[in-house]
Amino acid sequence: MRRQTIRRAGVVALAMTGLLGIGLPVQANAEQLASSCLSSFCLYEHDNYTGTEQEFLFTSNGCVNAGTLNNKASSMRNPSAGRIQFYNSANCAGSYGYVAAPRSVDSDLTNNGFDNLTSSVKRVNP
Ligand SMILES: [Ca+2]
Ligand SMILES: [Ca+2]
Repeated sequence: MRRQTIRRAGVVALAMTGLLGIGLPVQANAEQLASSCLSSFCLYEHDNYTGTEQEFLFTSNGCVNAGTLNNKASSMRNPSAGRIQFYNSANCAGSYGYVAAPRSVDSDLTNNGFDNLTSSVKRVNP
């Protein structure tokens, strides 16, 4: 009787030395990464979330005046689950001129006709 032992010692390693053309441009978004605006709502003095940042900590629906960024806000972040209405007047008087959808951002309010106008914001349910 003959015992046959088959040893499979050689594992063929396929060396993939293909040239992967990874040359995608890397956009530096330092301002975004450094932002503390994670769960509330933030206004920014300039476009692209730059300049003075003002964070609004809404604990319930309601109106808050823009404060130091009165008539200065040029971009916004709304990571919250609420809708944010923008008013040209203080105390959310009159009708709102712009609405931020829940979990939305806008790097430039100019194309919404609301650059440097915001005087108060109100959070409402979506
Ligand atoms: Ca501005
Ligand atoms: Ca205003």
